[in-house]
Amino acid sequence: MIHNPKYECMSREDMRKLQSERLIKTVKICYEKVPFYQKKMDDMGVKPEDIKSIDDINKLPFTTKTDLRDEYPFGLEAVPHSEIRRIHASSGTTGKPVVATYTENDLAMWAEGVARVMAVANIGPGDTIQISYGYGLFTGGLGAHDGAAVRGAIQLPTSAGNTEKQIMLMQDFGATALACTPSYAMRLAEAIHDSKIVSVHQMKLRAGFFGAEPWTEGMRKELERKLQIKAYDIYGLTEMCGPGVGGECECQNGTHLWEDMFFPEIINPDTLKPCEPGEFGELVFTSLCKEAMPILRYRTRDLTRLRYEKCKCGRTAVRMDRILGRSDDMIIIRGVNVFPSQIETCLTEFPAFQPYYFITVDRIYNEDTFDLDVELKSQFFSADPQDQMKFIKPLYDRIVSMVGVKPNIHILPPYGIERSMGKAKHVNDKRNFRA
Ligand code: DLL
Repeated sequence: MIHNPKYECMSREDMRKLQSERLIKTVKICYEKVPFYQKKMDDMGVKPEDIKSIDDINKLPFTTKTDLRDEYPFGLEAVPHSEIRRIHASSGTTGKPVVATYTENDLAMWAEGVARVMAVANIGPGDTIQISYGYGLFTGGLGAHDGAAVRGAIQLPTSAGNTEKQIMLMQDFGATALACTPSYAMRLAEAIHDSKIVSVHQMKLRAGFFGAEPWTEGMRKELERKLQIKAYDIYGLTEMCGPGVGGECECQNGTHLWEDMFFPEIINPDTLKPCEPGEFGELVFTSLCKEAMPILRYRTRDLTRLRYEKCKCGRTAVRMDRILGRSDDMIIIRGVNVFPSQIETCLTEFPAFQPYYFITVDRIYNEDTFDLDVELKSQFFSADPQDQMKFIKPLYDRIVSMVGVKPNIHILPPYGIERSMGKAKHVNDKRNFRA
């Protein structure tokens, strides 16, 4: 079902009108209340009066993660601190985290975004949503929690980890939906299949809301088969609110973005100019109704493309293709751009392989090395290199044809690759430490 048809199915013309009104208001607030934006706009010679409609968006400055770090912790706040009701932060790998603050209205808007995603699976009273995203500063746990509350569903806040207990509760409490990262969903699916106590056939699970990291169509099929559910993508980022910037509908043909709240653009990351409709590039968001921390043209680094045709589900909200990866996740091996998600795509094409992998890149004698650890499903595993070759060869050929670089493939024994409870880490680029 559609949670909020007024906004999810608005005509393009009305949406542009609404976006224009909201942008004009947002820009005025940014200029008047946030010295950071006033300076950026002054430096570019732009005044709030120059923004007359959404078509003027490219007159505005970009905001980057570095800007957010420089303004740590509350430099971008546009309301008195007494109006803040919650603080979240995304764990940066280095330095200070990126902080997000929320007013009462911001929390309500965020919960609505998540509720719209959960509504696609008719989640409502009587449904139990097991929330296995981490609770805490990470937005996944509490974001999914508040969205489930708006839908009137029962929130089961298990957080991430303690896998055996999670699957016991999933069965005993009759969870009907699961919200976690796709890699943790895979870990849970694996634990259910290995378990002698619980069985997927005794469970009531029917839907999964998976996001916070890139995942592939192959992974979706695997999760749907193993967990006997329909698996939906949920997208978001701390800088906009957290999960619920958009989500997939029942057609599973692109992730709808809630354009009444977040205005999306696709730009060429090198020229910073807008891409043609349908062209791949970097996703940029401007918040249209955030109060505590409005953000202009935030460069997400996520690479994707947008499609504006109306969806069969009736929603008009723009659809985004699966995120190929973040531009900062891309590794350049022997001069070729490689996205870890491409390896997942290749692996999931072979039924004998698990969708787990780990890439190690190094530079030895001035040449890049590309090592790929993979796992076979236990029924296919053999320690004999001769037996392994019959699995390695087709995978090797597929990776060379898709990615264009020759990997050194190593088959590890079952569970040889570390399982993740949150966002999985897939790469160790040792060249970074050799510079
Ligand atoms: O990951 C918010 C979230 C929580 C989204 C739970 C969905 C579910 P951050 O930690 O700030 O916030 O990371 C945001 O994660 O820019 C993408 O690179 C990636 N990401 C999030 N959702 C998806 C998705 C949360 N569905 C960053 N597909 C984003 C691919 C995703 N990548």
